[in-house]
Amino acid sequence: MIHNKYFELIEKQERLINRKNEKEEQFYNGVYNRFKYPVLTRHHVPIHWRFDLNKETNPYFMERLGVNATFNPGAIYHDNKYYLVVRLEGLDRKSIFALAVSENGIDQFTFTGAPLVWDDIGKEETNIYDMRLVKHEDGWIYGIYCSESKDPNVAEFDTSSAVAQAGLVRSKDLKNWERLPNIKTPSPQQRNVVLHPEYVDGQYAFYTRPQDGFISTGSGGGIAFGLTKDITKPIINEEKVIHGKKYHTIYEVKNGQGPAPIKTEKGWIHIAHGVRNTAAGLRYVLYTFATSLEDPTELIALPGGHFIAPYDNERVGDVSNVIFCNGAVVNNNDEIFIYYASSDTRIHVALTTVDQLIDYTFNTPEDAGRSLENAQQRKELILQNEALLKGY
Ligand code: M1P
Repeated sequence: MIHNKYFELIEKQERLINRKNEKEEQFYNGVYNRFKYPVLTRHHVPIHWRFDLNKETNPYFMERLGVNATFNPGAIYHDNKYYLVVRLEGLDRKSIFALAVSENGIDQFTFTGAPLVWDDIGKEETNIYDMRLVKHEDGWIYGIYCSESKDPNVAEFDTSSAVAQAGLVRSKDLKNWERLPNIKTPSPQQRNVVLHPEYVDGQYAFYTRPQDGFISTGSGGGIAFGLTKDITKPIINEEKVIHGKKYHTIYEVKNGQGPAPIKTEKGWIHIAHGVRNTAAGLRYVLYTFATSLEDPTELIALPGGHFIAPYDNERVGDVSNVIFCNGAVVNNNDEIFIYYASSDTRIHVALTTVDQLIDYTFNTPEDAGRSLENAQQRKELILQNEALLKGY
């Protein structure tokens, strides 16, 4: 017998899921629109994924497997729908992957099926998160995610140190997944590994992030590029850094590729995250850059500063002051839906177009690198505008 409370909670949840999202009126930058409500939160997770509905075995209708957060989703536009593979973190701290779908990409996302599972090929793998979804020209949809294990080379009392590697799965329908071996690279740790959607020199191309430690990147920390011939035995022998960390920038401590780059007539546009240190801890923001269509390792545009940073309520969450993005999609009207998570807690969407993203990436001035030069840069803009305003 189903507990009555279930029907009460279902009604409440349906109101939340069916709520129309609206553009955030107070926010304007001409680059993208923000939306009033997050597209997914832990309150969107189906009731029967969290509660035992049976009145006999759950007389108090207690949450048995609670959900702490929904964040960092991979995204794909598939069969004219917007799909997210969401990082769903249980109260037990384990992240699992769950598929959610929406007809319009800005609201009414619903979780579908059950959490994703595949062949368990590595018993040491403890936590999985941050999937990047890529429709490759070979016809498969690939998912690359962070596969985390306890570090076997530390003292027994150290129960925190971990090793991050790039896990790899593929699917044709987003429901059935084939687990391929982890991607091997020369770096001892890997996170933020992303597959390029096209072959490069007849090989599979990946964005990686060489790093020495689990959190600290040590001598690594940039976005790198590497090739492998066989995706079923993925070994990258060489990683070439295409955009590195740099003193006194928004990516001073480390950076990482976000979703797969977006192909435009002017170049591949990348959405990435940059991290800097502050008295309040690490601050994660997004930025964009472009690489050449002829040579995807050649940087051709780098707007200065951040593209999306934590705004108002987005600043606060489980890991505050964080904006992270590993999913963006382009629909048939050249609209770009950027799915970003705030403070490792909930998922939002920012909406722009291919034309706007090109204009932003290629026409925003670069960071001049030094305060006095940045002042000069701004002074030139002001003088140019004052001359224009004089005629009015
Ligand atoms: O907590 C902020 C982010 O930290 C990590 O990002 P990076 O690999 O750049 O350090 C990831 O664990 C990410 O999931 C998380 O949002």
